[in-house]
Amino acid sequence: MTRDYHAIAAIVDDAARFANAIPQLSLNGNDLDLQEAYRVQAASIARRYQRGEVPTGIKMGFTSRAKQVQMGLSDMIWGRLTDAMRVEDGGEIRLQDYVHPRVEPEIAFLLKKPLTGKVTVLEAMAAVEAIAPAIEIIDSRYEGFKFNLPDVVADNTSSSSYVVGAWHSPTIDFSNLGMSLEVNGIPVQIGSSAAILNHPARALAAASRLIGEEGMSMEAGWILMAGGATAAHALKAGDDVRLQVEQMGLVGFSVASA
Ligand code: 0L1
Ligand code: MG
Repeated sequence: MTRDYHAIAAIVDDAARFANAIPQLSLNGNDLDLQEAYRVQAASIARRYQRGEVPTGIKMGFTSRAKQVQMGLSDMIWGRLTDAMRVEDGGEIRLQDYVHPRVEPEIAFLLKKPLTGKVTVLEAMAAVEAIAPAIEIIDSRYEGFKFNLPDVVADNTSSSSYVVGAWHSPTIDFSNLGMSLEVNGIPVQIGSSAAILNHPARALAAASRLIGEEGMSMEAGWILMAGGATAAHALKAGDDVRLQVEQMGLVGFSVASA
């Protein structure tokens, strides 16, 4: 079947840009396979580049059991980050810029060298300049936050915004660090970096392999978001969100009051 990937990309891109919920593509005549979904994702990000956004990294999705269980999907997926998605540590977001945002506790990697293809965890870590506590703000554009795997991939794996805390040496042992996600001073999700594929560095190696299969590379200066260590938590107006990661400190942001 011949599909107009650019037309489908315009649907998901406009939904993200104008914070409008849309029906699932798969329920609306666009039952894509996974390869087609990544083509739509690439075309929707190309529209962002045309508007002046620049690539800043890659995000992994469904790298923890908690996320797989929450969304009922078990295959690892990836999406693209741009500069317009970055929220400063301590910054503020507005609920009206999102459809139904949720937050996830993550670990971020900063690359000092390009990385692509099948690599060992040690080879992947040799490309890392620093690691940091990070929060991803995901926002599926689909009504009810419901999707199948191609739907969510086409929707850039629900990427919306990301917040990165202070960078740390990658030589610390970050395989099993306690992570506490707090909203208005109350812990809402507690987990460990070990929930991310038993070691977050495995998410980096997996990202390298998966984007390599698409003929892409992560570049020096890019960020890799390793994926949510726990289930995601829904945001509301006035929330103050903080993630505390053992040995790495705090990262956070707030949601403007309505
Ligand atoms: O970090 C993650 O596992 C994000 C998955 C993105 C898909 C979603 O849950 O909306
Ligand atoms: Mg995530």
